[in-house]
Amino acid sequence: MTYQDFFTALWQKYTQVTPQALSIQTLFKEYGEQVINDHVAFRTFNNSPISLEKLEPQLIALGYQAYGAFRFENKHLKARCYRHTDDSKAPKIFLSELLVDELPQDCQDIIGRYVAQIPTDAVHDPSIFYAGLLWSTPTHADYLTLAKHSEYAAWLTTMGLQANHFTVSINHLTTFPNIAAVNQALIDQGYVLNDVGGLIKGSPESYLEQSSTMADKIDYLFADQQRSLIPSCFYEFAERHKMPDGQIFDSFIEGNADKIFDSTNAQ
Ligand code: OOG
Ligand code: NI
Repeated sequence: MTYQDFFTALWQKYTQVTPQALSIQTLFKEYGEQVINDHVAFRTFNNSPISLEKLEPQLIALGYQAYGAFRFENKHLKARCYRHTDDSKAPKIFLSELLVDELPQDCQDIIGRYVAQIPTDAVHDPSIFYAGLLWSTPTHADYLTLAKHSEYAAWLTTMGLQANHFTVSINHLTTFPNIAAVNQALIDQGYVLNDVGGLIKGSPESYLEQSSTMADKIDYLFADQQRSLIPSCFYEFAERHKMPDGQIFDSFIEGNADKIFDSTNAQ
């Protein structure tokens, strides 16, 4: 699979549960913009057949290489970022995993029951990254227990493996001078942005500024026949700045990412 085909399939799956991404992309196109993706992100469970370590070879197969590692103590996560080795225009990839063994025992037991349903050989090609649920639909009771301790765990159990967000590269926009102008256009259109720690995460001094919508909500039918509106996926916007050496910063920042994760919080 070429990385272009990979992103086409990934976008298809993502927009099915994230209609705002399509309508925001249409908005940019009405401004005459060509929308280029800065990066996409995935979430997964450690100690499972789809752990970061087991997924990574599929990114390598697409031509990617890891170039950064991150740790989020409070959210019990670790992550790595990947860039394409020979096409600088390919979106970067941010892959995080939940350190399940750091959660309370009741959450570990719940996750253990779902993860046990994943075939041990589930990962054999890049399409695993848009496979969705690899376990039975969770119960609402399990969802609520997980959400108390980890919004990430609750999200992943209901949504499975898929792009959690795509990210518009503000650097490639021509009619928006900066991230503040992008945010204002979105607010004017009625989109709800993540304001954890302020609308803009990061600063020019840290070479990366980011903002994101709050995730769309989907009407989810849980295994116990309970229905509820729950967060699906969101859209992100990133403006990168030049470092003193003249190069554009191309990695990620823990302090920013920590807040971007909250874009799928239920409240
Ligand atoms: C990833 C959050 C981090 C970024 O750009 O820093 C991130 C997630 O929500 O899964 O995307
Ligand atoms: Ni992101």
